[in-house]
Amino acid sequence: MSFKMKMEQAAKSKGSPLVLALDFPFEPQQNREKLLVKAQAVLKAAYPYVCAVKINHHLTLPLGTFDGVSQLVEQIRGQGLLAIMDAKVNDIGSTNQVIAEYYFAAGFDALIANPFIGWDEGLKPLFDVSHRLNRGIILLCYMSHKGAGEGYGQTIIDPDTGQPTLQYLSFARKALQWGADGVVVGATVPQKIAEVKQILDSEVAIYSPGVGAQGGAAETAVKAGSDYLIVGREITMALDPAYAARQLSDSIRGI
Ligand code: BMP
Repeated sequence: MSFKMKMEQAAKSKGSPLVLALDFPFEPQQNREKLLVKAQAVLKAAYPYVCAVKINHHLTLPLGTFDGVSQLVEQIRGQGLLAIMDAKVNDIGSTNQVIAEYYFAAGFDALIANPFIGWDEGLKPLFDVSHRLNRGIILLCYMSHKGAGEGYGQTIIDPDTGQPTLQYLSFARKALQWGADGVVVGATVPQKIAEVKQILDSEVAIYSPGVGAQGGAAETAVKAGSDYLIVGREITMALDPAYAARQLSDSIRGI
């Protein structure tokens, strides 16, 4: 079964399209053990209300991929959730392949990658290894931060048609053509979610970070066409992460 289908099943069985971004602020060296314990506790509290967990450098840097993080990945998968590594893979193909092989060996179900690197000798080796190991690739399409427009929002000349087009719409079309499992479009730009949805329909899922701490609204993003919401600080920094995750999940149920 493809990663895209596994996500659909997990979201259905959990009754939630939330992807927990398991991010925490910097901890000095002596507190690494404490950081792992905190991450495990938040995961345990929030897991009934999410369908997947996204891990970023916030945890791989201090805990190490094959030490602390692989323990978390085991906990994530043991609870019936999918594990996504937000590496934003962004290098030449042979390097991307090694990055992917390590993260997939650590148990991750999918990787996030940057489409600016292009296909030949860039993304293709990454897609090849993910297909070989039956894992998923999610591509950035339009990021959630204010400066995203400088890259993803540029007007470019489409090499196929010779016509001007927007970079993020071109990335959406490429995600479809390349068979990506998902794209990232910020919850902070609901109009762009709707435009990308028009291109992708249900073929490629839309993942939207930026809810809460970055100013995006969960309900607006879902109404615009997001399939999954990626949420970090709103849950991880809450006094009661289980309550925060449940509230958020309830707020979008049935939309
Ligand atoms: P938060 O909900 O705390 O803002 O976290 C969002 C998470 O999603 C972070 O891990 C961030 O690195 C990631 N992210 C994002 O915020 N915007 C993007 O466009 C792409 C991301 O991966």
